[in-house]
Amino acid sequence: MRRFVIGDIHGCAKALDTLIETIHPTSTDEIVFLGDYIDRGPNSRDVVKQVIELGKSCRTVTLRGNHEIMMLGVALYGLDDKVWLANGGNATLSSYGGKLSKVPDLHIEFFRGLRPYYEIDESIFVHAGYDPALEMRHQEETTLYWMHLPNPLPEPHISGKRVFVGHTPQPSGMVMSAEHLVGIDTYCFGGGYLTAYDVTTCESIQANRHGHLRKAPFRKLFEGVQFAAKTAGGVCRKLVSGKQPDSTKPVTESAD
Ligand SMILES: [Mn+2]
Repeated sequence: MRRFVIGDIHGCAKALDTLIETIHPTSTDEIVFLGDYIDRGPNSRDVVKQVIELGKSCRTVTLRGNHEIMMLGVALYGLDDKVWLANGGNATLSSYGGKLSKVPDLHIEFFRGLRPYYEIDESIFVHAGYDPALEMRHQEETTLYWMHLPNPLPEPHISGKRVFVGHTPQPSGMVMSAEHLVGIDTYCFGGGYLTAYDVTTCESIQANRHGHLRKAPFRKLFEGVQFAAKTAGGVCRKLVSGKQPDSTKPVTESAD
């Protein structure tokens, strides 16, 4: 099986479509989503639809992001919508035809069923952050969903596991990769990329919001991976060869 982790999608449906087509997952593959499916980008509804559909053809693990919390707060608990709308909720609302009442029940159930984190033998996946000293089940919600990565980075988690996070955008569009912590919110809606990161090989596949695979800086990306592999003491079991990902879609760098 392969295990991929995908970062903050924020309504960038074309980017997600390209990544899924490129990965071409089988029923034994697993894709972990770090949350923030919606808001800001152009087609949140289609993103949610794609993620739900994907769950029929491979294993999916869907985590909750702060944007899903804001939306559900308005949709189900009657919270004032100002904060959500000002943080990209207006784009989500448009994608659903302008009214929350038009959000299908299936999508509401999807939002309600999202998980706070996902912990396996060697890795932890969470939307935003972690307190290094606390087991995952004892983390504060503000830490899991809202915390931005501080500088310097948090210490390794008490479990010794490598932690994968989104939420803190990397304006460079590059994966933030350290031995104990990998940040894969590569700022898709803002002109960066959506990243799918292969947890076993440490390879990244990236597509921009227009659905174009990343072309130019791959060599640089691989340098980062090799550095991480060297310092990670065997976290990456297979070093990348430097090949481009296969795709039938045009590989172009778009300036807009
Ligand atoms: Mn977030």
